Amino acid sequence: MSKKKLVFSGVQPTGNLHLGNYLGALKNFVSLQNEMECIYCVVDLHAITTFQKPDELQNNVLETVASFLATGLDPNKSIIFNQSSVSGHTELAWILNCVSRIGWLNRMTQFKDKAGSDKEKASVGLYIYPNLMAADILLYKATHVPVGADQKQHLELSRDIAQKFNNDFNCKDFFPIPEPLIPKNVSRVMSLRDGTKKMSKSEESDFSRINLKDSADEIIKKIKKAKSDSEPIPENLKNLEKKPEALNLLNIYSEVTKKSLETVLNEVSGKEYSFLKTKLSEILIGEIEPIGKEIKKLLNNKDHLKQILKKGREKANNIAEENLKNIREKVGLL
Ligand code: AQP
Repeated sequence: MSKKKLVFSGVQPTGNLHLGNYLGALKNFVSLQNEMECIYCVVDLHAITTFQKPDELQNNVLETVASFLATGLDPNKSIIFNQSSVSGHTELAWILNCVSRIGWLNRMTQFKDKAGSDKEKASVGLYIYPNLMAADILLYKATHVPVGADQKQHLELSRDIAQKFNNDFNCKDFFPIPEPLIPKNVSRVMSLRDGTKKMSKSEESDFSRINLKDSADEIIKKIKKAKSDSEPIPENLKNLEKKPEALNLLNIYSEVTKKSLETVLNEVSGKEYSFLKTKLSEILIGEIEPIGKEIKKLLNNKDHLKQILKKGREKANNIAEENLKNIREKVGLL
């Protein structure tokens, strides 16, 4: 088995990227590109598992690439491309649909959340989405997958599928069993309106999230309106357990300032939440505003973004085709 470390991860072009995508995934992507070979994919085929307006989808793909670059991804170090441009993703997804088990998919909590109460009306694509995710990763024989905690269950399924393929086709170690790389502190950034729900692009209220393109004024307004608590900030973590919104604000502050939660609590305990919110707005403006400005600048040259995707597609496709040849052979396809 090749011992080469290879990182793969994807982001759906389903709208504005937000602080959760940034702290949960993109920041990690950037630091990994200096350590390992990295492939980062705009997963447009995942996006269409729920209806996307075609012209909006195209724009969102380019905006996601702009966000990748603005947060520090370098196309000379990392392969950046869009999923639908490499047909191996769907070919391998089909093969893996035949390896994966219905019982496994039935356990996926994200399908239950996204399909809502009327599952009969959800697309078949939404249901088998985790098999496509497994194909994305295994197509490149990726060994490491940086994701937010919300993707942990899907990644475990990818590991089960890789294992079953290796067993079924008697090819021990053919697919590496991919390791999740989940940030320790803020693996799940929560909504600013409801601390029990993750921050998400598809949440209706824009006040639930900080978008990477938000202006300083918008950041200040959203943090000011963020749900917190009428009592002063408690002194210890135990007392924060029943205050998910407050804990979320403290976690974000701790992550962006790179201070431990305990240190942050020492700084702010006993104070009103408005004190924390002012400090949090300041550090978020420092971190997010330059990224937003860069995204807007990059979007002025869409041809440049398309060129990056084209070059990335060629590199990704070469790896994919080579691996697919061996995969077809293992399965017995002529
Ligand atoms: N709230 C979050 N906290 C930490 N990490 C997060 N990620 C997403 N939300 C959070 C991570 O960002 C990466 C890209 O996610 P995605 O856009 O491909 O899909 P998603 O997880 O479904 O994100 P959204 O924002 O909730 O999109 P919609 O609303 O379209 O479904 C992943 O690594 C994810 O873990």
